[in-house]
Amino acid sequence: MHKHLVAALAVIALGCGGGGGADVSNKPVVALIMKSLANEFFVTMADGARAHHAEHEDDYDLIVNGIRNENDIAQQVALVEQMIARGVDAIVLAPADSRALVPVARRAQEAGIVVVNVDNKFDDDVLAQAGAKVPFVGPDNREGARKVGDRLAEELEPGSEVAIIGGTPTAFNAQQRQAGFEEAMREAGMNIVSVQSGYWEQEPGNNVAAAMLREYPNLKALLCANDNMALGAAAAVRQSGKQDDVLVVGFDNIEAVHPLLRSGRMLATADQHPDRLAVFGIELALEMLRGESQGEDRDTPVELVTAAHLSGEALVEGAGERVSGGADDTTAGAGGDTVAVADKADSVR
Ligand code: ALL
Repeated sequence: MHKHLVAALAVIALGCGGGGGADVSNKPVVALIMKSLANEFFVTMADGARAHHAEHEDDYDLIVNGIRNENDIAQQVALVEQMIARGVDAIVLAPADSRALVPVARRAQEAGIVVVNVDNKFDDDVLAQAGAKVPFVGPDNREGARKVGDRLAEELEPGSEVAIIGGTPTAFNAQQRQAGFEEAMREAGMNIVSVQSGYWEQEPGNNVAAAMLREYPNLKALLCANDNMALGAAAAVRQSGKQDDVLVVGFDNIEAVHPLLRSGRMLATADQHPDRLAVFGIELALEMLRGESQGEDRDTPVELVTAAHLSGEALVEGAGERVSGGADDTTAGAGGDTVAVADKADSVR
């Protein structure tokens, strides 16, 4: 039922999308396809895209879509298929899986559609096997996780037991964040006692954290590859009564973790500016459509965020920095011809 509902909404969005497609207007149609719109990270990304579109309505039409569940790869493939069938001009895609979305992205390219990969990079080997070249716009996730891990290490005694709750293992950015956390912990002499996946979501993150806290009574920190899982982990720490003993860190800087950062229930996170991420991808797609770019990869910023950054006591390193590669900055807001398919995630806080 859900799949049909999502498909139906996507079609409605196209029907009233302000002109979609070469048959109705001369403006190019850009489809932004994200992961779970139950995750604040992607809602912010969508808002950033809508705000950009509102300021550039004469330049392009925008379709915004996402999947209901972080790991519903089949639904995301189906969304890309729908955009191909509709004949959009460009697809800006944040893939739920770095391998499984490559074939459909290739099919889009073969249909003459410009494809830009944002947020989570496609697997290079799978791209090569498919004979595809897709530009990537996004941050260095290893470096971002490294910054969070280094900050955590400042609070721990060498030899402390720590555990990592990773994202979906087939996502390249999940692998990179895990690598960055491991690197920071090993270099600081910490003892990584467990690495498990929380599949990007709050409730699995909560369950994995609770099990780790039971199994390793001397655990001193939980490093989570995104903030939704950190919310779940912080709840597990509180439930176990260990809030004075176990530190929690995350990744994304969603608003929902700000109270936890301020109260000390979380030590740090990383901001990868989702509001700008999709915009950088859209701008690259438009440049490619205009023949102004061959589609080179673009690095986007990622910064450490702690309570001190939120209160303004510490400066956010690189704030206001522009993406290397030359895309313009933008601000988040509302507007645009878009549809969002979202359910609010259940809270375990
Ligand atoms: C990653 C994003 C965000 C998000 C996670 C879960 O690709 O960068 O960290 O929280 O996916 O969808």
